[in-house]
Amino acid sequence: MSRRGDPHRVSRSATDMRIDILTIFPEMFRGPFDYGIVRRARERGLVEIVVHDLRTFAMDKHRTVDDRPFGGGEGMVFKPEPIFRAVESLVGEQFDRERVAVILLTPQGRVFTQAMAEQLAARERLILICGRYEGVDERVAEHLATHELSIGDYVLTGGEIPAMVIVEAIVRLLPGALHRAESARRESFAEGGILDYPQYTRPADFRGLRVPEVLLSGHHAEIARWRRRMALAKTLRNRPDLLEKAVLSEEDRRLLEDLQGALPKTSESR
Ligand code: 9D3
Repeated sequence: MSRRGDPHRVSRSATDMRIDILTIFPEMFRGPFDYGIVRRARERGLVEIVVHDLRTFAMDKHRTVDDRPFGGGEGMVFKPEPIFRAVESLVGEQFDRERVAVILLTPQGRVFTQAMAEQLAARERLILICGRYEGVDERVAEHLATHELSIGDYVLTGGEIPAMVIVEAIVRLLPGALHRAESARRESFAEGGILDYPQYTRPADFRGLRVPEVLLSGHHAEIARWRRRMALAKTLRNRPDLLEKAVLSEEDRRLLEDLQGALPKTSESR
C-alpha cells in the first residue's frame, strides 16, 4: 500500500521517497523490506520500494544483460544498454542529479558511511544498480551513476546485499520512520563518535555471571561515568581508529590514559 500512487492523496509529503532497485535477482528482495522499521515506513507511505528485473530491459529474445570483456580476461561484464534503458524508463534521459541519486553498487566504490546515509535520506528518489559477475561496463559509472558505493573491504558475489544494507540504513532515517522511543535513543556514532557502552538486563545473576554492581546502585552520576568509561574502553579495544576523530573531554582523555596503561603492552608499544 503506497500513498504515492493513491489518486485521493491530497499532498505529497516533503519527505517521502521512492527507491528503485535494478537486479537480475529480484527474488532476493522478498524478505528484507517486510520487517520492522522498513516495513512500517512502507506501510506509512514514507517510502515506496520497487524492485525491477534488469532482464526486462534487455533488447534480445534471450534477454541478455552481460557479455565478454573487451581486452580479454575472466568472466562476464554487465552490458551498458539494459542499465541505461532501465534508468531512462524510470526518470528520463535528463534527470535532476540533486533530487535523484543513481547508485552503482561496486567493490570499486567509496565506502558507505552513516554520513552518506544521512545525505542520501534527503533525496526524493534513489535508483540502486546491483552488479554481478566481474563487474559493470564503466560507462555506467562514468555517465549514468551519481554515486559508486561499496559497503566495505570484503568480497561478496554481487550488489544485492549491499543494496539491502544501504536501503535499511537510509529508510530508518526518514522522518516518521522511528517510534518516539527509538528516535530519542542516541545513535551509536552520535555519542561523540565512540561505540556504545555495554548493556545488561535481568537476571542480575546469570549462571554466576553478575551484572556490574554500579548499574544496580541507582547512583545516576556514577552510572553515567561508568558507562562513558566502558564505552571508551570498548572503543580503544575494538575501534581505536574512531578515537582519532572522536569528540573527547579532558575527563575522557584522562580515562583513556588510564585504560591504555591497563592494556597489556605489545612488542610494538613496549
Ligand atoms: C574486487 C574484486 N574483483 C576483482 C577480482 C572481483 C569482484 C568481486 C566481487 C567483482 C565483483 C564482485 C561483486 N561484489 C559487488 O558487486 C559489490 C560489493 C562487494 O563485493 N563488497 C562490498 N561492497 C560491494 S558493493 C557491490
